[in-house]
Amino acid sequence: MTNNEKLRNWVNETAALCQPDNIHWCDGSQAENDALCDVLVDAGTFIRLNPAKRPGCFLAHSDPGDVARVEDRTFICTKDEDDVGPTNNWRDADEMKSVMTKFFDGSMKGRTMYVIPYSMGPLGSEISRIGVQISDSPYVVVNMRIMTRIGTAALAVLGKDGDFVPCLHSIGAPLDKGQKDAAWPCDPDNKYIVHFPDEPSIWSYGSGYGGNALLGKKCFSLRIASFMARQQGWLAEHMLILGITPPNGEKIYVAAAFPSACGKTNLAMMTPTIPGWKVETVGDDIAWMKFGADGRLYAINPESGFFGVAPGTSMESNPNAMFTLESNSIFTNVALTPDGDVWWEEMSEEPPEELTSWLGEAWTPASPKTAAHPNARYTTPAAQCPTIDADWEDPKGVPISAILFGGRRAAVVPLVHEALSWQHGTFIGSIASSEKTAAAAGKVGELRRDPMAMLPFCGYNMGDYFQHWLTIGGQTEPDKLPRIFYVNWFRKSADGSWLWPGYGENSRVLKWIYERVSGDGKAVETPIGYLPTPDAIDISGSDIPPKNMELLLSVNVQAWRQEVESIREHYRRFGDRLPAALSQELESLEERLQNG
Ligand code: SAT
Ligand code: MN
Repeated sequence: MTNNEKLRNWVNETAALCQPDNIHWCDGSQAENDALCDVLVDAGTFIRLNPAKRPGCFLAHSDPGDVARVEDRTFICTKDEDDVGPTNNWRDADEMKSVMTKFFDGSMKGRTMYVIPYSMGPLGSEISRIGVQISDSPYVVVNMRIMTRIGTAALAVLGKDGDFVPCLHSIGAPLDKGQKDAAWPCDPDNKYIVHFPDEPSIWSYGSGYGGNALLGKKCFSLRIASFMARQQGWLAEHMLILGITPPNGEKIYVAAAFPSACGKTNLAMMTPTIPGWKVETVGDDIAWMKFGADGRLYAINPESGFFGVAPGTSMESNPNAMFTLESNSIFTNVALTPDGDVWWEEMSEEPPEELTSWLGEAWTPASPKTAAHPNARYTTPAAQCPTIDADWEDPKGVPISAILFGGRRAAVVPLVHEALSWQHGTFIGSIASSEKTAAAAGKVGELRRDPMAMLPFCGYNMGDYFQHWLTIGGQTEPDKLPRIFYVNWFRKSADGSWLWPGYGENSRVLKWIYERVSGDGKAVETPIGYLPTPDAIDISGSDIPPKNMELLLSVNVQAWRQEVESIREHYRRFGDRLPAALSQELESLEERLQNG
């Protein structure tokens, strides 16, 4: 319990509204976690994995109607629609409050209401923030315990007068007396992921999955935090954070924004193929960045775990993730092996002979469906990652030297280019684009503009967000700002094969970025920005064909002119909220393309 009056009042009010059978204040202890895992096993939500294979690990299979974030059911609620802009679903705050209040009325009947105090960011860091999630899902509690710092320690930071973001969550499945529970209770037809940035508070109803339900993640650390960050002069971004150390050289830190399921986790934990280079992991999904006293931007990872995409993860693609997952992890929507372990597509070259699929069906390699859902996930403690950076929990954060933007583009966008300035970097971030993945409901493969990889996560008008980036760039001396780059690991040749091997070979691009930051990377100025000179990317010892490098590092002026048209259309959405500096950047690009 707590002597924080705001929290006590909110818990009492919520209990009166949701009418749970019990209230449980989470202390975050191992004993509490073990007891909740037992509850989940008894309920059929969890399967305990073979302790000889995966000690402390559990598998959950969700309802097939509850498998990913639901962007069309995600709302930002304010008084004025213009404040949330064209990229968000807006609802009037008062109206939505009353809609949600009806859904929550009695929504926890027959269940326990868990109170989960948590810190996003190292406990007590000036950059960290406290949230309290109320949830009727024990699955959420044990996931939150991995993803954030929950329990007594977070309550202690909150103290008597501290402030917190109230995050109310219900799976929306009240139980009548004697009613049998589902293994994955939810309300798939009535999902609402609702944000009230002015309060701020979060109300999430109907889903138990990922970012819909672990409210510290996208809801707080991105949508609400981006709103706070704008008011308070910092940045809350959808970025991994990693450290790069060259042989006998000094470490620098890089933050990188890619849309969901575009390889952030793989990049954050990569094993460089260039001898002697080291990559270390601070975070794989979210960065909160603030200016330090020295005028540089410092970043923390607000999370303490990884909620990564399982399919595609293997000893080949990401050995460090595989090592992290050996124990104390939760797997959701992957397949079960007969000996009580997990499997997913591409985990091994040869699939096992028989499995139980994520749908709970018997599965063999001849089955027409995949064994794991394409958005199947693992929840695993960051501290277990072999490449975790020594300073990953440093309360003052790590200084950022470079920011990368990127996405999946089969054509047009080169392997890497560098912005001409912070303003031009804001421009290239604002036009970031990617082919859609399975991380959100919708059509996979469709091209969409995803500015700074924040399209589903910016909690206010994207035009104002662009302006905030420009403003941040004016708040310190230019040479103290991170340099901005755009990368694209996903270029394909005309016959559809990959031009770039990706994964550990991406270290070759990181090496060039390192060299640019430290002053000796070679580049040519092109209409779209600085590109590496033909020999500047070190491909020694690799089997990357030099002719691929030519394609990867070329700027197709014709294709970029068409790109300008599509950027213009993208920008039109923002109307008069689009900063003039960005339309000027677009005009300058067009001029450079005309002359080039
Ligand atoms: O489900 S989450 O939103 O947490 C994962 C993602 O889309 O990146
Ligand atoms: Mn993400």
